[in-house]
Amino acid sequence: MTTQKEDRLVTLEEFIIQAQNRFPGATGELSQLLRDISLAAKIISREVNKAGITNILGYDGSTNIHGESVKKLDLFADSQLISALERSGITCMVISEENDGIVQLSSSGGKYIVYMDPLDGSSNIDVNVSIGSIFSIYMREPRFDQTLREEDALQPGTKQVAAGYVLYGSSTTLAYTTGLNVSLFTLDPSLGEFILSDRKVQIPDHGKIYSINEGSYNSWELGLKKYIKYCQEDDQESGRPYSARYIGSMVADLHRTLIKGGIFIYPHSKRYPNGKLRLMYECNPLSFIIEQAGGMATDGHQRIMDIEPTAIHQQTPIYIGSKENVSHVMDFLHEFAGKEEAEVEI
Ligand code: AHM
Ligand code: MG
Repeated sequence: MTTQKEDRLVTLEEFIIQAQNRFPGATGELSQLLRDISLAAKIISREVNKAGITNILGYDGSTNIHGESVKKLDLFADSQLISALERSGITCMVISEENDGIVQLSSSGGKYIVYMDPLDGSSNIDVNVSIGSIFSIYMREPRFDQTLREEDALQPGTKQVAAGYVLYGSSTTLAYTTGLNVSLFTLDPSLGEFILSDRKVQIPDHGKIYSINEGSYNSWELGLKKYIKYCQEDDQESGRPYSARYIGSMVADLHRTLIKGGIFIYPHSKRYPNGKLRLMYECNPLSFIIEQAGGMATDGHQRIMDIEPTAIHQQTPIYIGSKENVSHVMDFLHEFAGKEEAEVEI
């Protein structure tokens, strides 16, 4: 039976304050940081929705540090998030996919470090397919010397104090965790507020969807090829073949995986020997979310959040999703490690 209280709409603002009140010593700074990000997300969402009619679509002519073409909306999202974080003065530096080095904010004494991918999946912008923003928050380690250095930001994912994403889809959804469950909010455009839609999202332990760019099949390791063939085999008892779904926007593919279960994979390949996706602002925050929802994320050898980073823009392979699916693909990777295709029938 639902109570009157549960029926009432809870805004993100209200939810954050309630959560903060449960910790008597809390300074409210992390809450402020989450509110800043949600404000920028509303502005980006508005712009994404009207992009087609305002001529903001398309390339701005430059390339980012990874040599990829930069789209106008990427730059817009980047500057909105940075200025939202600058405003409250509690973040000392930002590391963004769109900026080569660290971005030092005027509040250089601020205690938080924020990683972000301001607009992930940007190749989907022009075709009206879902895209997203990702964020990951760390505390700056206290030091006597106050100068900001890139090394301050090189912390493993286990040290994240909060992380989340915003999905600009058929509706705008925000998911975040501070290490106590995952909460999900939906933007009500008529109210201009994110409304709580689930306070404790749980990913199914097993799912029947696999998500990978199969165009790269020929350059995968043998264990992965065998796993994908396993997913495609007919077996009524275990519900195979599984369905293939691949949007090409990590946030959208991960959001579906969170809700429906299954696995998302971006492996290493001949083209991307270290994987394509970025550890610090794509893989760690989404791994934090998935783990908090009861799922699993690895690079094929170790837990993503245990990786000791050596560079702010480093890449990693990723296998992420429902516990059983991720454990299963790991079994395949181990079983066929070092074996050549010629030795084994696929
Ligand atoms: P981006 O940050 O430049 O948008 O690239 C990251 C995106 C992910 O959202 C997505 O999972 C992946 O690239 C898709 O890559 P591919 O086209 O190689 O399958
Ligand atoms: Mg990205």
